[in-house]
Amino acid sequence: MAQRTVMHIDLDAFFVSVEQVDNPELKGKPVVVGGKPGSRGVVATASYEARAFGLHSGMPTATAVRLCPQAIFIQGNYHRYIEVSKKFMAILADFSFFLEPGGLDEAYLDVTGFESLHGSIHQMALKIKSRVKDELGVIASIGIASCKVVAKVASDESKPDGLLEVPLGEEAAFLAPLAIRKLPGIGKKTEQVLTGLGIRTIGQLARMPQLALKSRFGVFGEWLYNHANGIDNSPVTPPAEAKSISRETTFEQDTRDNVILSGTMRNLAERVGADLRKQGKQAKCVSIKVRYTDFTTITRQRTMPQMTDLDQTIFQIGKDLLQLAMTKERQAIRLIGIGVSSLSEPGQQLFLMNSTEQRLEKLNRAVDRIRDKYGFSSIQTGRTMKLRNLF
Ligand code: TTP
Ligand code: MG
Repeated sequence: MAQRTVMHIDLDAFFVSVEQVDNPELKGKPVVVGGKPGSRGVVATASYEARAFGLHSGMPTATAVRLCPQAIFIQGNYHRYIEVSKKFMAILADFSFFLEPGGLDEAYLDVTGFESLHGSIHQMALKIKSRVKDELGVIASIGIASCKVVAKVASDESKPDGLLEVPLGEEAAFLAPLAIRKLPGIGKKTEQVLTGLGIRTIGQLARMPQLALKSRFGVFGEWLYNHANGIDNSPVTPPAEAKSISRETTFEQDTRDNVILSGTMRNLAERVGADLRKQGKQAKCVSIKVRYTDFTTITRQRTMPQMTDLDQTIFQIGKDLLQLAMTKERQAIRLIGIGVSSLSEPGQQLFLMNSTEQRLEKLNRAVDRIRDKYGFSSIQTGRTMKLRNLF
């Protein structure tokens, strides 16, 4: 494979940093964005000041309160994070066409051959960091390497406010001393299995016979072996268009209450519909997901006779599917979700709408405009109104 230069850019303490931009009084303080203290929520992210107390993403909020009672807890505003994320990606897109978002606050850029444009790749990274800071008020950490996995580990190691370049040929040596959990893709389970085999560092993993890893983990073992050795041929791939759109939510308390269930379903359907319209798409298929108290999870789906982007239609089908599911299973429900798939551009479908559909289409567009301006919860429909404190 030809020599490449890949950058991984990741924002520091993303959700919290956005909150600190919006409310500078929070700067320099232990701040947590996540579930309400006392709820069964978890920490989404903690500021670096809070991390000093051992707080981290995924930790139950109750534990976080115990470890750092003085922390300021914020429930967060996802709408704002998406807005900042879009601006962040737009800045990156100015630097390279070869952009692969890895999440809201991280992306890979293929910058092979970009030295001449910026003096050096290091200079280019500094320009990205300062544009992000000047225009968004948040801090980006950047890793530079010959492949994606090493660039990602480098950005992570450089934090906070970092810039770390791993020279060509030193990939494996850079990774070797790090703990195995620092390798992307190694979760708690894999870590346990590897620790059981006496493997604690990425270097030890890299020295395992490839065949042994393959027989223990299959294809994943091969992947582990390559990554541990700093080898990753996967290209930086700009995202394909969405094939489906879905939203789901976990209830504070498991429930079979129809008002809560259908109000929540309606709220989720409106969010799915808004996304569809934003992308200029319509859907042919609606599906729901239901998770019960015992974690059994089912999905049900229905294909519609016509394409739609109407919240009302998506909701109606979702509600029907949910009713059917509820007659078959008596358990309380922990999570519900609704999604649409088989997406395409509207084409001539728009002309086939009857007058009720046309009226709803207009209404939804008007609601979208208000929500874009004042936030999603600025408008509630009858069903969701009763639950407005939940959303
Ligand atoms: P990360 O980039 O993993 O974390 P971070 O930006 O908060 O901190 P840093 O990169 O400096 O280590 O995730 C980005 C955002 O995604 C994070 O701000 C909140 C959200 N998130 C969760 O909601 N739950 C999680 O478990 C994680 C890891 C992140
Ligand atoms: Mg981040």
